[in-house]
Order: sequence, then structure tokens, then C-alpha cells
Amino acid sequence: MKNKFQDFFSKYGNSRIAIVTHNKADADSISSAYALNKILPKSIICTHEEMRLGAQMLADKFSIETHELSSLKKEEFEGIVVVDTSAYTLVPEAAGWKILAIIDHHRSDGRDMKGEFEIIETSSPSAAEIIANLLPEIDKEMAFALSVGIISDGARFKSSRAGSFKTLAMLMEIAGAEYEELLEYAEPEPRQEAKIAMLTAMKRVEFVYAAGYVIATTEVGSNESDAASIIADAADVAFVAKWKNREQETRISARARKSVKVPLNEVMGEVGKMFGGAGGGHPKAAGAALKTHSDEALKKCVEVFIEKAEKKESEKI
Ligand SMILES: [Mn+2]
Repeated sequence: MKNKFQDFFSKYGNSRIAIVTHNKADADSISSAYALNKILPKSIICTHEEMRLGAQMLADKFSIETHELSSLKKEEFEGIVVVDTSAYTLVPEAAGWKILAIIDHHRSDGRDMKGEFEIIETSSPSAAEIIANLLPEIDKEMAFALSVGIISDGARFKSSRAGSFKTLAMLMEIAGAEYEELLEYAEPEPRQEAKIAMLTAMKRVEFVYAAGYVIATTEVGSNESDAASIIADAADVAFVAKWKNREQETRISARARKSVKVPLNEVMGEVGKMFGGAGGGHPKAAGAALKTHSDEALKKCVEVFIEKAEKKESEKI
């Protein structure tokens, strides 16, 4: 992977490049883009839709300047580098752009981007961890940002491996930052409206006990992934839906406990296809965008999940 990155760097290191995060950039995505931006002197960072809170805090701290990909003139750029995703559903604006490189850690379902250079490591808990191990030089600011990316995407190290701790320790030393300070960015205090959204989601929770799992569903107007995380802490699996009227689509955020054997990225991928949308992500944290109303979408999520859980159970016997 290091060699692949070297090849990319010697070919495009001096090109005009737009580094693109997934929509609603999180700390992992923005810190990855920021670190690359620092070593690619003629690059800019593009991000679409409001960033997640931790990402916004990082952007403010380091005065990270971001642009809208759709407002750029293609002919002025060699192409784009996509970080922390490889699916057009999460960056529709990337359609039509030449993709020079993809650096990602998501599973292959829903992956429909093709890059000239592809640095994809699905066993990495974060894109930041991949990037931290690729770059020839890391300064104090990059180290701080990448540390935050690693901590925030690792869900309190639930999905970490030995290398994550090693990388983080190395970065923390460069950053000269304590864990507590990094955590303020990686797990920021939610805004008041986010707390209200989460509690509203909890108030509306419905659940079933099937195939050995407590499966919860609910609807929110915002903060669906925060709501899903908090509800999955009490249940085994949570599917949280948000209906977007303007796009006439439902966004689903799905989270599962460590012990859950059904990969949610597969559930989301399948349900996404059923309703003319797409889905994917990680086994314990996944999402989908669907062209149907939220109640129907949630029903299907539960159905498909149970089907898969029962199949897994019967395979064991
Ligand atoms: Mn990520």
C-alpha cells in the first residue's frame, strides 16, 4: 500500500487535485482530507452538506477551507481523490469526475467507484489510520486531526486492532495532545437540538424480539446516526429512519452491538436495492438511502435482518 501511495504521489503530487470527503463529513473523513491536503500543495478540500459536529470543530480549529465540488471547473483540475468512501451514493457530486485515487476502509458492497489508484483496507477501523501509515511526514496539526479521526471512527476502540493503538500512540506523541483533549473532538458534547432529537427518537422506539435479537426501530427528523448508536446500546440492533421530503427518500442509519452476527452492511445493501436506492458501510454501523417511506423501509430492514439471522442460525446446526 505504501508503494501504491508512492506511485500516486510521484505521478500526481504536484497536480491540481480536489480531495473529496463523503457527504456530511465526519472527523475521520475530514481529518483524512486535511492530512492529504497538507502534503499535496496544489490540492483543495471539497465537502458537501453540513459536516458532523466533531468534523466541524476540527475544521474550525485548523481553519480548514472547504469547497463545493459542484462549483469547480473540471478542466482546471487533474481529477479527484476520494477519502473514506468509494460509493457514489455518498458523494453523488463526484459523478463525471476522473478519480485519481480512492483511500477507503469500507466493505465492498455499494462500492461503485473506480480509481486509478485504490488504497482500500477493509480491516482498518478508520481511513485516518490508513493515511497515518502512508504519509512520509506528519506534522503536529495533521497528527492531532488524524488522532481524532481514529478515535471517533473506532467507536471507543470497539473495532480497533493492535495497529490502531500503535498508530494513535505515535500520532499523540507528535501532536503533543492528551487523550482527553482529543476526545472532546472525537466525541463532542452534542448540541441541545441533537439531545432533543435523540430523546424523541427514543420515545418513538418500537422493538421486536426475534431470532435471538432485540431489534429496535424508530424515526427522527435529524441526528439519525446518533440516535441509532444510543438505541443500539440498549437493544441489539437499531434501525433509525429519517424521511427527506425534498428528495422523497428515506435515510436509514443502522447500528449493532458487538455480539450481533448479522453484518448490517449486507442488510442495508439488500434493502437499498429493493427500494431503488443503495446501502452499505460496516458490519456494526451501516446506512442506506431508499426511495420509499420510512415505515415501509423500517419494516423491510427488520424482515431482512431476521431472515439473515435465522439463516446464520440454521447454518450453525
Ligand atoms: Mn471512516
